[in-house]
Amino acid sequence: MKIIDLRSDTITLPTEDMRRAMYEAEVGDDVYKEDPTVNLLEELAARMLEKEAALFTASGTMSNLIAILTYTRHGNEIIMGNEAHMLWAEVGSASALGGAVMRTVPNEQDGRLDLGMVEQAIRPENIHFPQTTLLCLENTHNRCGGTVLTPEYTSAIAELAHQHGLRVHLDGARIFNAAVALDVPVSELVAPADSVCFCLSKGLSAPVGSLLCGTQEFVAKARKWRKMLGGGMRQVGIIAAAGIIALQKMVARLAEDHSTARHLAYGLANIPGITIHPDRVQTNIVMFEPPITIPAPEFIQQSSARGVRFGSLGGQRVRAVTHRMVTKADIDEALNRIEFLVREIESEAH
Ligand code: TLP
Repeated sequence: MKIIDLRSDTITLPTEDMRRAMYEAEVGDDVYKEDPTVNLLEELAARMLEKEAALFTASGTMSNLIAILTYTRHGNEIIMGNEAHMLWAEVGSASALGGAVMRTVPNEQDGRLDLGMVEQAIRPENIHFPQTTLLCLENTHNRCGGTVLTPEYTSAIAELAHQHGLRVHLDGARIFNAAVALDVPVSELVAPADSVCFCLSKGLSAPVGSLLCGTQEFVAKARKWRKMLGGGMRQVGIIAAAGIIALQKMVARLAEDHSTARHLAYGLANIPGITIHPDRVQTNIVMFEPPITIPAPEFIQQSSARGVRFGSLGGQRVRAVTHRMVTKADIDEALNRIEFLVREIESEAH
């Protein structure tokens, strides 16, 4: 039985081109900035995002933490959505290692934060209050179902934050999905943010890595924090080489993942008992709820036993992520298996 793995786009394996590039990569000691392949990747990322500089890091989690360490002091308050990945799935690093207080504002269904609520959450000067220094945004928004923030919205909220003296960090782990979905240059999406990180190891299919981009001054400070965290790697051009291929060859094809995601969503909508809003699917993430007769953990386990793997978002919420390693035909097969499973469950319940 073929396993159709929809847990995450992180499971994508490197392409043949990537493996060749890794084998042939010219390398040096990157702590001395002497790895030509890493230098090339960082220059390429900075150029594509139209930021002054970029830093290659081990992961999205490391990039986000470095941004916090670079911008804030212990005891500062940072504002983010109540569904932010930084809040839910980065082991509390912003507080544990960055010493930051995470103040949340409710995410709208589409991943946005209400401007008025953000403004209210920014602390005025008061002897009792922590200082608010950073606003964190997420595009695409993972827990809101892969939703995109437009350049107009990003400009408006960043302007508000800047007016109050805050910096803006954008967790753009899947920013290229947003750029492809909106059909705008990625640079336009990230222009209002002071710093942005994105991942090579998700839909772009590279095995490892993330880039943290911003001003020269920001990246110089971030480089030192990366060293402190043990993220100063040596001949790391071996993996950066795959990242270069990811940026050069894997961006445009993300549109296929979005189309497969829509195909999945409309297929799930035809299965009685499943709750889903297929019109809300904007990129490669699909969220749905299995029939109430079966708790989500059990549904996920039973789907997995039938060779279809999903992830959990807590409660009754299930997540599917499409990527290069699942085709439309795989989705059809997954839909057949799920329909069969749901029918079985429903008939047992009656
Ligand atoms: N997300 C992963 C897991 O954490 C669940 C996934 O499968 O979606 N920001 C966002 C928006 C992310 O979705 C992720 C990874 C990260 C940051 C962290 O990236 P890594 O996994 O490279 O540390």
